[in-house]
Amino acid sequence: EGGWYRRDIAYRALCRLAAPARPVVGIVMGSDSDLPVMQAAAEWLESMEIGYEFTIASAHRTPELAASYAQGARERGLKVIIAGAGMAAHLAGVIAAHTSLPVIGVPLNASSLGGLDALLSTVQMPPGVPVATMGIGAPGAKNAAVLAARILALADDRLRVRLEEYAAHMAQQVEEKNARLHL
Ligand code: RP5
Repeated sequence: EGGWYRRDIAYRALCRLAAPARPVVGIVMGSDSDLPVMQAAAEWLESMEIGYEFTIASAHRTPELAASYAQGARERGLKVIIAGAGMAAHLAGVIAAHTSLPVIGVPLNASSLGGLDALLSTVQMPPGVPVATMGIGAPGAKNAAVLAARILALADDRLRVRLEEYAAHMAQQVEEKNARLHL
C-alpha cells in the first residue's frame, strides 16, 4: 500500500542527487517511463550549465503531489517548469493551474495514438491558464529546455550570450555540411 507514492519519493531523491545545484528549471513528468525522453531536456540544460531538478508527479495517480509540487515551486527558487506526460496528458495543465510560473508542456508518445492524444491534451488549455506546448517526444523535450533558457535569459545577460553562441554554432554546422556537399 502506498507503493506508487513511495516509489515517486525515492526517484525524486535519486534524481535530485544527480542534478546540479540551485535548480531554476523544474522538470516534472507523469511517470518514470517518461524519463528516457525527458532526459533530452536535462542534457541540454546541463550543457548550458542551467540548474534543474527532476520530479515524478502524475496528474492522475498522485494529484496532491502534482499540486503541491507546483504550489511550492516559486518558493523553492524555480523560475520555469517543464512538464512532460503521455496519454491523457493533463500534467502541464494541472501544474499551470497551481502556479503563476511559466509552464512548458511536452507531449509524449506513450500510447497507440503516437502522442497525438498527449499533444491535444496538453495544448488545448482554456483561456487564462496557458501551457507553452512543444512538439511530441525528444525534440519537444529539447525545445522545452531551449525555451526555458530563453525565458531565463530575459534577466541574465551571460545566458543570453551563451544562447547566441549556441545559435551561431548550429548555423556553422549547417555551413560545414554545405561546404562538404560542394567538395
Ligand atoms: C502518463 O501515462 C505518463 O506521463 C506516461 O507517459 C503514461 C504511461 O505511464 P506508465 O504506465 O508507463 O507509468 O501519465
